[in-house]
Amino acid sequence: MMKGVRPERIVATLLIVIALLIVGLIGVFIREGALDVNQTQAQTAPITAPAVNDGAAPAAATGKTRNFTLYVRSTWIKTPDGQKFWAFGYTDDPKGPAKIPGPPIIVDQGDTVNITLNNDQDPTKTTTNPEGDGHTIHLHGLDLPPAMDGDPMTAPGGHSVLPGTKYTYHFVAQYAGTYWYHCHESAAEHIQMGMYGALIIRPKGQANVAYSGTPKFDKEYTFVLSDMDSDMHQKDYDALHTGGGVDPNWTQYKPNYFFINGKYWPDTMADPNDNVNATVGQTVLVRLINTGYVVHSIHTHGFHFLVIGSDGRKLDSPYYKDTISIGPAERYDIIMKLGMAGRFMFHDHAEQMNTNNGEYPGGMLTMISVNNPDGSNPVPMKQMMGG
Ligand SMILES: [Cu+2]
Repeated sequence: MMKGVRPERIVATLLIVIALLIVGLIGVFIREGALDVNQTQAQTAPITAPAVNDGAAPAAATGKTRNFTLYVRSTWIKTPDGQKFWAFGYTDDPKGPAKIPGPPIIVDQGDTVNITLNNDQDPTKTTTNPEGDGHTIHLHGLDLPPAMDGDPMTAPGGHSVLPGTKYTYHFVAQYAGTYWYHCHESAAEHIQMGMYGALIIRPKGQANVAYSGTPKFDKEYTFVLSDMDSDMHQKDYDALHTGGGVDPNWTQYKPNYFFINGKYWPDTMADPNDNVNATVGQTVLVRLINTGYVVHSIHTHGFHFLVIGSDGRKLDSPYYKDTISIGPAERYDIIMKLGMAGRFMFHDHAEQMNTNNGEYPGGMLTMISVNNPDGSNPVPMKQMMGG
């Protein structure tokens, strides 16, 4: 015992220390309790506490660099009644016509990506528009700084990639998911004319899933949805080529053709990328991208689908649907297990969009073909195609 310190003071000090310890422990209990409550709320009301997405921490670079070059070319869109309408869009083949949609850009999370827009032959540079419009690449959903964002109003110099010039857009792929790219120069005109394509970021180091922790798929499809007002295309061609036309008023947009990957029914059945074809029991992922100007109401016959992602992010709470509205620029990642053999419609339920200029069936319509293990199908293809 130290000299001069009275025993009652030591007892008092000890009591204070014990009291502080008790208060501290109670505080810890209260905090733990509060956390429990929050966790319970988070489970029942996910809106209040969104979970961190897979890609929230910037993906470590894979060390891979992916280089792409896109050119702009014109083309003609042929319709079933024998008409053809001028269009222009991106291509990775400088010797070929525009590809509509543009070439899919598919990279892995963590890749360093360079996309060069080489505007060597601008199809908008015509005798009636001698300067040409120029073009850009807006990487929709990637949240990039202005110099990489492809908006001519905020780009370096305040203009697009002018005829005869090139520009490289650069990013490191961070969040796995479904995105798209499009021109932002005179966007109402240029996107409608065909300047759009899919951009997909695959999760790092994981095969056959759209996101970390979502169900494995056996097959994967990307359906780029779009719509076309053929009269606007004709007006645009006239304005750029005959000099006698006037620019379309885009508020008068009234689409009469509707596409999946640039195809309308029945051409959606010609290319295996444009219709689902699987064996009974398989699981398929479909990435839906609306690059058009109107809402599409996508419906699957035969199977509900699980919505696992949207707009380049995994959903905290996946949900089942058989019909989903997809607005302009939206993306949904849907997955379905095909548990019965047969053929089933996959189509826009705004039924006027299942036509080619009013003729049913047509437009935004394709099929899910689920075959028996021996490859047979209870619904003959010939019957389905009206043969
Ligand atoms: Cu453009």
